Amino acid sequence: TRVVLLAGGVGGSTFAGGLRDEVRERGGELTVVCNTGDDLWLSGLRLQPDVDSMLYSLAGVKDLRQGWGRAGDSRRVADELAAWGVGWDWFLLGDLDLGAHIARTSWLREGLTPSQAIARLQTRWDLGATLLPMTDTEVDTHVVLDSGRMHFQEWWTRHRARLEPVRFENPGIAASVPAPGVLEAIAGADAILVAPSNPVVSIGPILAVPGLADGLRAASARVVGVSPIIGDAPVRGMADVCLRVAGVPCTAAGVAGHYGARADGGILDAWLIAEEDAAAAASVAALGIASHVEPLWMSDAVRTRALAVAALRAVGH
Ligand code: GDP
Ligand code: FO1
Ligand code: CA
Repeated sequence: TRVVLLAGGVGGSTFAGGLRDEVRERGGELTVVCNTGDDLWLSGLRLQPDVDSMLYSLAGVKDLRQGWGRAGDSRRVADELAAWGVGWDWFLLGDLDLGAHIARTSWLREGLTPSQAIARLQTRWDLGATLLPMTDTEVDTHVVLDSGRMHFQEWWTRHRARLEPVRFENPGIAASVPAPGVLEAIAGADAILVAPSNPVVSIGPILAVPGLADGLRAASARVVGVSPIIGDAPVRGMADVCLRVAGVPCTAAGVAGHYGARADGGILDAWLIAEEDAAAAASVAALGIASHVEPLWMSDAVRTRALAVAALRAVGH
């Protein structure tokens, strides 16, 4: 079975771990297409937070409590950078994590593309999956406010999403192209999964790369998504604020409607909703999307893998 997963960082990389275990046991192949919308330049380094969360999660070295960064990381370099007044003192770059940023940036400066740098980063571990960025074009997310604009990471990490956005923008995305291998993986897939990731700032940028959503619609595989919203609230993060800005109800059915039925110009054939939201099943079905009620809490590896199995089953695998 050739499986493709579209995913962001914290939620996406947790789901990816369970999916990888299942696909590997079946002798299948997993390709993860990861959001690069929250990438940024900081302290002279190129950071790719969602790609790195995915890399660390699949490698088994992610800080599981935080959901991002390396387990057991320290902050000796970060304290030095703060003393020099370099970077953002509210954005922590751990010592081990900095190793990845320095490696990536040095390869970019040697002329590698971001995809090639990510390919090299993942040779260090047996991920049991191929990790691709959605695009090699820099399309970093900006948050437009009444008072100006700032990078998404500043809006989230420094201001904890308390400043009400007017909209999110990815400058340059209309001229971007899918990274090498992305369209091929989608076209050749037997099953395509959309992770329980932020629909606006994680899956939104992926779908906004020209050609990518069309590739999903043209794929022979069926497409299933997992709701990141349980009981009308995000499990963690700021998807509620992002959905409000996008004019989408913060409900499992609202997100399904936002993605839309594949038969209707959208991207979904099937949608997994939580037991808490079972009452929404009929309104999802009315959109032309098969709804499946499942436990959606990824509270441990066993439940996460069971969720991956349920998603594969929803598209006939
Ligand atoms: P980010 O890039 O770090 O923001 O991570 P993602 O976009 O991949 O995932 C964020 C989303 O994951 C949030 O909207 C959460 O609601 C969702 N999420 C986190 N944990 C869980 C979980 O256990 N179950 C489900 N269904 N969604 C989750
Ligand atoms: N998230 C935080 O809340 N605080 C941080 O200081 C922080 C640092 C950081 C460094 C590298 C990295 O890859 C991710 C980091 N994150 C941090 C997480 C991340 O930026 C966000 O949680 C997600 O990208 C939200 O979509
Ligand atoms: Ca993210």
